[in-house]
Amino acid sequence: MSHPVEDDRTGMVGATELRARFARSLSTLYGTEVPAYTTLVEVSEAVNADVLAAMGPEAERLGSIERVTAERHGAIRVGTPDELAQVARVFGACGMHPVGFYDLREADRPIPVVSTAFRPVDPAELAANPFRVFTSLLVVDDRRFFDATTQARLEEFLAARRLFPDELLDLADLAEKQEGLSSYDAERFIELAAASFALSAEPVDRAWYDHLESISSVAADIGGVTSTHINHLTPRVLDIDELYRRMTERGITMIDRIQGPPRTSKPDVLLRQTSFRALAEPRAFREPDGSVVQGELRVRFGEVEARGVALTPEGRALYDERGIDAFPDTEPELHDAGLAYYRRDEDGRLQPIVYEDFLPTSAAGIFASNLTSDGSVDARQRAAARDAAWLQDALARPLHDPYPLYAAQAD
Ligand code: OOG
Ligand code: NI
Repeated sequence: MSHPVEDDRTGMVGATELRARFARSLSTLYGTEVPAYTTLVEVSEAVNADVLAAMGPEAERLGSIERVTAERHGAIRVGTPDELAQVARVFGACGMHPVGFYDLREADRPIPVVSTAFRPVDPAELAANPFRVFTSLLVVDDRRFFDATTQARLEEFLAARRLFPDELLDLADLAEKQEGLSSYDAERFIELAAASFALSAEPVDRAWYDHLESISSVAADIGGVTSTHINHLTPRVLDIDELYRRMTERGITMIDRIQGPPRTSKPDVLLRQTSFRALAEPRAFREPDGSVVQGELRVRFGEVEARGVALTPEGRALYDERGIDAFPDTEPELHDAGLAYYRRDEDGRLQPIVYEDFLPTSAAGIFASNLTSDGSVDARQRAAARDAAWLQDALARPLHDPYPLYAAQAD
């Protein structure tokens, strides 16, 4: 399926095309930065071709092969509510809206962030290009992680940096206002947007980075550097167990398990993910004596995912309490028990509604697999209050609840 590059009537590049181009530019950028990502994409495409050949049309029930081949999710991390509101404008121009609230501070290995996912919400937009970005915001005032001095230093450090140039933000606002950009502006927008997520050559202040890292690697990755970057870019695969096997065969050490529901003969539900740690990357450091030296940081990784049917609140509660074993064996049973979302096609057959979001437990596992230190948490200290309403305020735009979005697609 091909999409018009420009709207014929207006000559404008619309949000759908901007999103597809944005995903492609980030993919090119990340491939040059993390070569193992390119291997992962190649292996994913090979697995998908094999699944399609073996299963035929059945393989496309959870999305066309065109959608799945182009499908990526990115992960980024920002430091302040202002930075979050800015990134929301850039994603907004690409038709990506914040959906869901995730509190990773509640995980077994707590991470000092709250998160949302920017993604298309309309079924046709999801089918055209479902690019989504898991976006985390550091909670600098959570005393369990940061003492008052560290909080003050973090706030000062973060207030002094600019992640996104004004030109980019202006173009983003213009794109939303006039529902697209001229070809010229579109090109400039994509160039500036992708560049904002490139790894920076700016030297990292060693002492400050190390101080944050002793508290949380994620805090150091966010608040210890003057820019943001893609943490990972994740392709979608139709058989994640086979992918895991082929990557391992190529000598790439994967994390020890696949996150999410284990493989069963039951219908695929929700999301399964696995990852490998990328190699250490060369980064410049400024030492306490002022000298700049080459060092390395290992903060990024490769991740891959397989998606199944979206569960209803009842299905999700069952999954969270009792796991996949408690689920029925067939799609009609899942549907009739009200556990998962389906729609009926013209022939009356059940078609699954794809799960488009993330899982907090898997996200926490993905974060944890990527940590270089255990960090330190003082559970006796005061937590900072954060919830969906707070996040919506910070975003300065509506935060969608995923369930009504799925319900609207089902019947
Ligand atoms: C985000 C981790 C969560 C996922 O796929 O669950 C995530 C991060 O590492 O910044 O990307
Ligand atoms: Ni991810």
